[in-house]
Amino acid sequence: MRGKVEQYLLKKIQNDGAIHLTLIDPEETTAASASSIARKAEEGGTAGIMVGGSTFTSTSHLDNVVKTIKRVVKIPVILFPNNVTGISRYADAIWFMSLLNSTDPYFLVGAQILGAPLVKRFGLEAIPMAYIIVGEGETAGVIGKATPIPYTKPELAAVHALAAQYLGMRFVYLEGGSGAKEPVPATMINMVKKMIDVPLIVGGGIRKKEHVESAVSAGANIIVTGNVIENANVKAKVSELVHTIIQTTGKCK
Ligand code: 1GP
Repeated sequence: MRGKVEQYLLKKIQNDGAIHLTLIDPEETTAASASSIARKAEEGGTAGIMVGGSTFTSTSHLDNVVKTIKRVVKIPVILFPNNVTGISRYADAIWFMSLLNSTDPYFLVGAQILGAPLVKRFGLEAIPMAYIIVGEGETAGVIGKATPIPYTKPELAAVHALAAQYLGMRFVYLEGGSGAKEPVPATMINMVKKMIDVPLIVGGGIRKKEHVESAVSAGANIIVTGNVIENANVKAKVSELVHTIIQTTGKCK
């Protein structure tokens, strides 16, 4: 059963070809500043807000952040958890994700078993997603005990993604790591995209128009940005990224 948020994302991807999601890391912000970022990102045309980070945050702070964001935006708020502590009852949905190239079963299925009852109790919409860490992987790679797939081995990313699809995961996320010096290269995005039918999410190190153009032309359906808005005029930056997506998908049609 696909829930409301998933249907919304799929419909938007079908209509627009590709969409933008704004990632807010609760560790890096107060609730007040998170809600201001979210509101400006919505005005800039982002399709949804993801909330999550790679390290530690208290659940009470996460709850405050999500609750405050929910008060000011109409677009969905989707949790992007790195552990069971990343679950908040106030969100609309949760990426129910497995870190496919982790060497630790905890990140493959252990945290999910511990978190599943909470997701049910809170009535959160669970969206199954495969998380694949590539390139240098940054903090997410270290915390998730991943063996990151080198950018020079796109075929390995592609077979991870195909396995994810065959396992029934409905989205695949190629993660270069927050703050990555180089975003996921077009060759890798393209090879993964050709292998799968489910929507492809790409994030990590996307800062410039050219990064967005390259990722969307290569087949990314969802572009996630986090860091780039931290010290920027949020509305203007998000609007620039969203317009670049629209222009690029226009060219690809
Ligand atoms: C991290 O892919 C996201 O999980 C976003 O990365 O912060 O580099 O935009 P950035």
